[in-house]
Amino acid sequence: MGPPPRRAAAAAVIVAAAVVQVPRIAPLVDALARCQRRGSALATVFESRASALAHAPRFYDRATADAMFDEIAQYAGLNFTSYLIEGARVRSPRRMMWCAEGGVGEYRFSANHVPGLRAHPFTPTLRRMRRDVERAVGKSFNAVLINLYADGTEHAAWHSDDDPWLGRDFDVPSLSLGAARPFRTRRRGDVNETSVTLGHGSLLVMKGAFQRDYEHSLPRVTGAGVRINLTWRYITPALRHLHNLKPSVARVLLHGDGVETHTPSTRDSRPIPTQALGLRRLAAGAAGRSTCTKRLLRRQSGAR
Ligand SMILES: O=C(O)CCC(=O)C(=O)O
Ligand SMILES: [Mn+2]
Repeated sequence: MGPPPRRAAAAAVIVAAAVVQVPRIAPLVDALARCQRRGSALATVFESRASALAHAPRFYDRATADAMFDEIAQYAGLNFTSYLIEGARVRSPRRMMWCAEGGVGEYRFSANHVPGLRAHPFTPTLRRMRRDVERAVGKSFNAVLINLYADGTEHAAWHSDDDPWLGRDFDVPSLSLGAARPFRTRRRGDVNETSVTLGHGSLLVMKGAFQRDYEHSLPRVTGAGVRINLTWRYITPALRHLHNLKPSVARVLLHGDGVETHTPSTRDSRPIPTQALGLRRLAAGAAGRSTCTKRLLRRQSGAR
Protein backbone atom coordinates (compact mmCIF):
# COMPACT_ATOMS: atom_id res chain seq x y z
CA MET A 1 0.00 0.00 0.00
CA GLY A 2 1.53 3.34 -1.04
CA PRO A 3 1.16 6.73 0.71
CA PRO A 4 -2.22 8.43 0.62
CA PRO A 5 -2.65 10.40 -2.65
CA ARG A 6 -2.35 13.86 -0.97
CA ARG A 7 0.91 12.90 0.80
CA ALA A 8 2.30 11.37 -2.45
CA ALA A 9 1.51 14.56 -4.32
CA ALA A 10 3.28 16.65 -1.65
CA ALA A 11 6.37 14.38 -1.84
CA ALA A 12 6.42 14.72 -5.63
CA VAL A 13 6.37 18.51 -5.31
CA ILE A 14 9.29 18.42 -2.82
CA VAL A 15 11.37 16.11 -5.09
CA ALA A 16 10.65 18.31 -8.12
CA ALA A 17 11.66 21.40 -6.13
CA ALA A 18 14.92 19.75 -5.08
CA VAL A 19 15.73 18.83 -8.68
CA VAL A 20 14.98 22.38 -9.80
CA GLN A 21 17.24 23.65 -6.97
CA VAL A 22 20.29 21.58 -8.02
CA PRO A 23 21.70 24.26 -10.32
CA ARG A 24 21.28 26.79 -7.47
CA ILE A 25 22.88 24.45 -4.93
CA ALA A 26 25.97 23.82 -7.07
CA PRO A 27 27.51 27.30 -6.56
CA LEU A 28 26.87 26.94 -2.82
CA VAL A 29 28.72 23.62 -2.76
CA ASP A 30 31.60 25.25 -4.68
CA ALA A 31 31.69 28.13 -2.21
CA LEU A 32 31.79 25.68 0.70
CA ALA A 33 34.69 23.80 -0.88
CA ARG A 34 36.48 27.12 -1.45
CA CYS A 35 35.97 27.99 2.23
CA GLN A 36 37.48 24.67 3.25
CA ARG A 37 40.44 25.23 0.96
CA ARG A 38 40.81 28.87 1.98
CA GLY A 39 44.39 29.65 2.81
CA SER A 40 45.79 26.88 0.62
CA ALA A 41 46.43 29.25 -2.31
CA LEU A 42 49.05 32.00 -2.38
CA ALA A 43 47.75 35.52 -1.77
CA THR A 44 49.83 38.68 -2.07
CA VAL A 45 50.94 40.23 1.24
CA PHE A 46 52.55 43.20 -0.48
CA GLU A 47 54.02 44.20 -3.81
CA SER A 48 56.51 47.00 -4.26
CA ARG A 49 58.26 47.70 -7.55
CA ALA A 50 59.92 44.43 -8.58
CA SER A 51 59.56 42.73 -5.17
CA ALA A 52 56.62 40.88 -3.67
CA LEU A 53 55.69 38.68 -0.75
CA ALA A 54 52.94 36.05 -1.07
CA HIS A 55 51.50 33.79 1.62
CA ALA A 56 49.34 30.67 1.83
CA PRO A 57 48.62 30.16 5.58
CA ARG A 58 47.28 26.64 5.07
CA PHE A 59 49.27 25.34 2.11
CA TYR A 60 49.25 21.89 3.75
CA ASP A 61 46.37 20.59 5.86
CA ARG A 62 46.99 19.77 9.50
CA ALA A 63 47.47 16.00 9.10
CA THR A 64 49.91 16.36 6.19
CA ALA A 65 51.92 19.05 8.00
CA ASP A 66 52.00 16.91 11.19
CA ALA A 67 53.43 13.93 9.30
CA MET A 68 56.04 16.12 7.56
CA PHE A 69 57.06 17.73 10.86
CA ASP A 70 57.40 14.35 12.62
CA GLU A 71 59.65 12.99 9.88
CA ILE A 72 61.87 16.02 9.27
CA ALA A 73 62.44 16.67 13.00
CA GLN A 74 64.24 13.28 13.07
CA TYR A 75 66.73 14.05 10.27
CA ALA A 76 70.19 13.29 11.65
CA GLY A 77 71.75 15.91 9.35
CA LEU A 78 70.12 18.78 11.30
CA ASN A 79 72.98 20.28 13.28
CA PHE A 80 74.40 23.62 14.39
CA THR A 81 76.87 25.17 11.99
CA SER A 82 79.51 27.78 12.84
CA TYR A 83 81.35 30.80 11.47
CA LEU A 84 84.92 31.99 12.00
CA ILE A 85 84.77 35.61 13.06
CA GLU A 86 88.16 37.21 13.75
CA GLY A 87 89.59 33.91 14.95
CA ALA A 88 86.58 33.10 17.17
CA ARG A 89 84.25 30.23 16.30
CA VAL A 90 80.65 31.41 16.58
CA ARG A 91 77.75 28.96 16.65
CA SER A 92 74.69 29.44 14.47
CA PRO A 93 71.50 30.38 16.34
CA ARG A 94 69.59 27.34 15.02
CA ARG A 95 70.22 23.88 13.53
CA MET A 96 70.44 23.57 9.77
CA MET A 97 70.65 20.95 7.05
CA TRP A 98 71.36 21.50 3.34
CA CYS A 99 69.85 19.14 0.77
CA ALA A 100 70.71 19.52 -2.88
CA GLU A 101 70.86 17.58 -6.11
CA GLY A 102 71.94 17.94 -9.71
CA GLY A 103 75.59 18.36 -8.74
CA VAL A 104 75.02 21.23 -6.27
CA GLY A 105 77.62 20.79 -3.53
CA GLU A 106 78.19 22.22 -0.07
CA TYR A 107 76.71 25.54 1.00
CA ARG A 108 78.83 28.28 2.56
CA PHE A 109 77.10 31.55 3.41
CA SER A 110 80.41 33.36 3.12
CA ALA A 111 84.17 32.79 3.16
CA ASN A 112 83.96 32.72 7.00
CA HIS A 113 81.40 29.90 6.99
CA VAL A 114 83.87 27.07 7.41
CA PRO A 115 83.48 24.14 6.89
CA GLY A 116 79.99 25.02 5.61
CA LEU A 117 76.99 22.73 5.19
CA ARG A 118 77.59 19.53 3.27
CA ALA A 119 74.95 18.53 0.72
CA HIS A 120 72.54 15.72 1.69
CA PRO A 121 70.34 13.94 -0.87
CA PHE A 122 66.61 14.69 -1.11
CA THR A 123 64.36 12.26 0.77
CA PRO A 124 61.06 11.11 -0.83
CA THR A 125 59.20 13.55 1.49
CA LEU A 126 61.41 16.46 0.38
CA ARG A 127 60.80 15.49 -3.25
CA ARG A 128 57.05 15.54 -2.67
CA MET A 129 57.25 18.93 -0.95
CA ARG A 130 59.39 20.30 -3.77
CA ARG A 131 56.86 19.11 -6.35
CA ASP A 132 54.03 20.86 -4.46
CA VAL A 133 56.05 24.07 -4.06
CA GLU A 134 57.11 24.05 -7.72
CA ARG A 135 53.47 23.69 -8.79
CA ALA A 136 52.38 26.57 -6.55
CA VAL A 137 55.21 28.91 -7.52
CA GLY A 138 55.71 27.87 -11.15
CA LYS A 139 59.52 27.64 -10.82
CA SER A 140 62.04 24.80 -10.35
CA PHE A 141 64.20 24.29 -7.26
CA ASN A 142 67.31 22.12 -6.86
CA ALA A 143 68.20 22.75 -3.21
CA VAL A 144 66.57 23.34 0.16
CA LEU A 145 67.91 24.76 3.41
CA ILE A 146 66.16 23.22 6.42
CA ASN A 147 66.22 25.19 9.69
CA LEU A 148 65.18 23.77 13.05
CA TYR A 149 64.39 26.19 15.90
CA ALA A 150 64.22 24.19 19.12
CA ASP A 151 62.48 27.00 21.03
CA GLY A 152 61.81 30.74 20.98
CA THR A 153 65.42 31.65 21.81
CA GLU A 154 66.61 30.19 18.50
CA HIS A 155 66.20 32.62 15.65
CA ALA A 156 67.49 34.07 12.36
CA ALA A 157 69.18 37.48 12.39
CA TRP A 158 68.42 40.16 9.78
CA HIS A 159 69.77 39.07 6.41
CA SER A 160 68.88 38.60 2.75
CA ASP A 161 69.13 35.34 0.82
CA ASP A 162 71.37 37.13 -1.63
CA ASP A 163 73.84 34.31 -2.14
CA PRO A 164 75.66 35.03 -5.40
CA TRP A 165 75.00 31.57 -6.86
CA LEU A 166 71.25 32.32 -6.92
CA GLY A 167 71.74 34.95 -9.62
CA ARG A 168 69.97 38.32 -9.67
CA ASP A 169 66.17 38.12 -9.25
CA PHE A 170 64.55 34.86 -8.14
CA ASP A 171 61.81 33.43 -5.92
CA VAL A 172 62.53 31.85 -2.52
CA PRO A 173 59.59 29.77 -1.23
CA SER A 174 59.61 29.16 2.52
CA LEU A 175 57.59 26.33 4.09
CA SER A 176 56.95 26.32 7.83
CA LEU A 177 56.00 23.45 10.15
CA GLY A 178 55.44 23.39 13.89
CA ALA A 179 55.29 26.40 16.22
CA ALA A 180 53.98 29.61 14.66
CA ARG A 181 56.55 32.43 14.66
CA PRO A 182 56.53 36.02 13.40
CA PHE A 183 58.63 36.61 10.27
CA ARG A 184 59.78 40.20 9.79
CA THR A 185 60.78 42.02 6.64
CA ARG A 186 62.01 45.55 6.06
CA ARG A 187 63.22 47.44 3.03
CA ARG A 188 67.00 47.87 3.18
CA GLY A 189 67.84 51.03 5.09
CA ASP A 190 64.27 51.41 6.37
CA VAL A 191 63.05 51.03 9.96
CA ASN A 192 59.44 50.13 9.08
CA GLU A 193 58.80 46.42 9.33
CA THR A 194 56.10 44.12 8.00
CA SER A 195 55.41 41.03 10.10
CA VAL A 196 53.72 37.84 8.89
CA THR A 197 52.92 34.97 11.25
CA LEU A 198 54.19 31.75 9.72
CA GLY A 199 52.08 28.88 11.03
CA HIS A 200 52.08 25.10 10.71
CA GLY A 201 51.82 24.07 7.03
CA SER A 202 52.15 27.62 5.66
CA LEU A 203 53.99 28.68 2.51
CA LEU A 204 55.54 32.13 2.09
CA VAL A 205 57.18 33.19 -1.17
CA MET A 206 59.74 36.02 -1.38
CA LYS A 207 59.60 37.07 -5.01
CA GLY A 208 61.58 38.86 -7.68
CA ALA A 209 63.95 41.52 -6.38
CA PHE A 210 62.96 40.86 -2.75
CA GLN A 211 66.43 39.68 -1.72
CA ARG A 212 68.01 42.81 -3.23
CA ASP A 213 65.47 45.29 -1.85
CA TYR A 214 64.50 43.75 1.51
CA GLU A 215 65.95 41.97 4.53
CA HIS A 216 64.15 39.43 6.68
CA SER A 217 64.56 37.93 10.15
CA LEU A 218 62.92 35.53 12.55
CA PRO A 219 63.12 37.26 15.95
CA ARG A 220 63.33 35.58 19.34
CA VAL A 221 59.98 35.09 21.06
CA THR A 222 59.00 33.75 24.46
CA GLY A 223 57.43 30.36 24.92
CA ALA A 224 57.56 28.99 21.35
CA GLY A 225 57.88 25.26 20.72
CA VAL A 226 59.86 23.50 17.99
CA ARG A 227 59.62 24.96 14.50
CA ILE A 228 60.99 23.72 11.18
CA ASN A 229 61.43 25.91 8.12
CA LEU A 230 62.45 24.93 4.60
CA THR A 231 63.61 27.56 2.10
CA TRP A 232 63.79 26.32 -1.47
CA ARG A 233 66.42 27.63 -3.84
CA TYR A 234 67.48 27.26 -7.44
CA ILE A 235 71.25 27.26 -7.78
CA THR A 236 72.07 28.51 -11.26
CA PRO A 237 74.48 25.90 -12.72
CA ALA A 238 76.83 28.48 -14.22
CA LEU A 239 77.10 30.31 -10.86
CA ARG A 240 77.81 27.32 -8.58
CA HIS A 241 81.38 28.40 -7.99
CA LEU A 242 80.22 31.72 -6.43
CA HIS A 243 78.61 30.22 -3.32
CA ASN A 244 81.38 31.02 -0.90
CA LEU A 245 82.13 34.59 -1.91
CA LYS A 246 80.96 37.43 0.28
CA PRO A 247 78.00 39.20 -1.36
CA SER A 248 79.89 42.49 -1.71
CA VAL A 249 82.77 40.79 -3.54
CA ALA A 250 80.54 38.63 -5.67
CA ARG A 251 78.25 41.50 -6.63
CA VAL A 252 81.15 43.31 -8.19
CA LEU A 253 82.04 40.15 -10.12
CA LEU A 254 78.45 39.54 -11.15
CA HIS A 255 77.07 42.97 -11.89
CA GLY A 256 80.02 45.35 -11.98
CA ASP A 257 80.40 48.50 -9.87
CA GLY A 258 77.51 50.75 -8.98
CA VAL A 259 75.20 48.04 -7.65
CA GLU A 260 74.04 48.66 -4.08
CA THR A 261 76.04 46.80 -1.47
CA HIS A 262 74.69 45.28 1.70
CA THR A 263 75.41 48.18 4.03
CA PRO A 264 73.97 48.26 7.55
CA SER A 265 70.98 50.57 8.02
CA THR A 266 71.04 53.50 10.49
CA ARG A 267 69.08 51.29 12.85
CA ASP A 268 71.81 48.66 12.76
CA SER A 269 74.50 51.21 13.57
CA ARG A 270 72.95 51.89 16.98
CA PRO A 271 74.62 50.00 19.84
CA ILE A 272 72.59 46.96 20.84
CA PRO A 273 72.90 44.61 23.81
CA THR A 274 75.37 41.76 23.32
CA GLN A 275 72.70 39.10 23.74
CA ALA A 276 70.83 40.61 20.78
CA LEU A 277 73.72 39.65 18.49
CA GLY A 278 71.91 36.40 18.09
CA LEU A 279 74.96 34.18 18.21
CA ARG A 280 76.58 32.32 21.08
CA ARG A 281 80.32 32.84 21.36
CA LEU A 282 82.24 29.60 21.78
CA ALA A 283 85.61 31.28 22.17
CA ALA A 284 86.84 34.59 23.54
CA GLY A 285 88.31 37.09 21.13
CA ALA A 286 85.88 39.90 20.63
CA ALA A 287 85.23 40.72 24.29
CA GLY A 288 86.83 44.15 24.14
CA ARG A 289 84.91 45.38 21.11
CA SER A 290 81.85 47.58 21.22
CA THR A 291 78.55 45.83 20.57
CA CYS A 292 78.22 47.93 17.44
CA THR A 293 81.54 46.65 16.10
CA LYS A 294 80.61 43.06 16.95
CA ARG A 295 77.33 43.48 15.09
CA LEU A 296 79.11 44.85 12.02
CA LEU A 297 81.66 42.01 12.13
CA ARG A 298 78.88 39.47 12.27
CA ARG A 299 77.06 41.03 9.34
CA GLN A 300 80.22 41.24 7.26
CA SER A 301 80.95 37.60 7.99
CA GLY A 302 77.71 36.52 6.41
CA ALA A 303 76.55 34.93 9.68
CA ARG A 304 72.83 34.73 10.15
O1 LIG B 1 62.87 30.31 9.40
C1 LIG B 1 62.47 31.17 8.63
O2 LIG B 1 61.31 31.46 8.46
C2 LIG B 1 63.51 31.95 7.83
C3 LIG B 1 64.74 31.19 7.47
C4 LIG B 1 65.64 31.95 6.57
O3 LIG B 1 65.49 33.12 6.40
C5 LIG B 1 66.71 31.28 5.84
O4 LIG B 1 66.91 30.09 5.99
O5 LIG B 1 67.41 31.94 5.06
MN1 LIG C 1 66.66 33.84 4.70
